[in-house]
Amino acid sequence: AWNTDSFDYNNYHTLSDIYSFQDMLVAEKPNLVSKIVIGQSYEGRPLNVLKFSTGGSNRPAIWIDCGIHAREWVTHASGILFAKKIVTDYGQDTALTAILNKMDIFLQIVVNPDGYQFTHTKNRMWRKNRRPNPGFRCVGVDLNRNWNAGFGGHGSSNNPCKDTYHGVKAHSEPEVRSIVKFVRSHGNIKAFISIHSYSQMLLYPYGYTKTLAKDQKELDQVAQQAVAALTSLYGTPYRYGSIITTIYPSSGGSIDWTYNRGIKYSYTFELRDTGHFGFLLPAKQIGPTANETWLALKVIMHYTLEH
Ligand code: ING
Ligand code: ZN
Repeated sequence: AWNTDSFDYNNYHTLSDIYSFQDMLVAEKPNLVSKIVIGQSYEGRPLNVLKFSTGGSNRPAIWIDCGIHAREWVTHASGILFAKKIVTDYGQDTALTAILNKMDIFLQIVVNPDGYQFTHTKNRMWRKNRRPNPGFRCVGVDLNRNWNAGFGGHGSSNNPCKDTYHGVKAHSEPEVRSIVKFVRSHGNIKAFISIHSYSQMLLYPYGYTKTLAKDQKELDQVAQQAVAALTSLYGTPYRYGSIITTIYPSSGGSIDWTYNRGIKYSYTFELRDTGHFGFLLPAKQIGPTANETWLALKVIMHYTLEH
């Protein structure tokens, strides 16, 4: 595609196509979207973040990331559609316009570019990054077990050959460290939303402990409203609740770290489906998945704006 109108949104794309898409979007709408490079992956690829902003300086912000796990292809594909939707709907959609008149949105479509590339060339089911583990034949760290929140606890593995290997220490991985550094230096992020697949769930902290988040009541109410909006479009059933009670115990996850840092509206989505196709979700479900998820994202973002 030569521009973002002719881009094929109903198919999965290579990493280089996603990089081109991001550059085209910035070139077409430079007053609304810019590209920030927050760091480099282990293999040296740029870690790109799209910034959607209508002005101001260091406005309160929403963070959305996709593709922390390489094989979760519908998350990258949905992220592309969210980006396009933001530029087409600004000035048209009341809620989004209100959000962007006061807040910035940061969107990282590919948190784990090395892993994503590997799923296209070598192993479609790869999850982790591609850092070699010294002294072991197995490669990769689970980037959603590497954060400093219950690091090394239940639901993570100290075995480099496992898919949930947490790494040698918290924030050891460049892909994680780049986001940590960005979040710390920004200092004004109000909502942090990390997108995974699959399971059809909307999750909030915690994953590493059964202790309730101090805002659990509010987080649960917002989740309920977000899920209601999502389900209203096509009837897709979603469950919601804390990570540990709704999906499984899991330590060192990103949203537990952001929540403990004071980012109250920290959520994780698990997009379609519930396991029939799993990670191999047919491309014709990309559009519907992104459309329904976008409604839930708008609920969370708009609630954040008003609180
Ligand atoms: N699910 C997430 C995982 O990393 C999760 C579930 C969410 C864990 C938030 C911790 C924090 O295992 C998938 N599909 O990867
Ligand atoms: Zn995942």
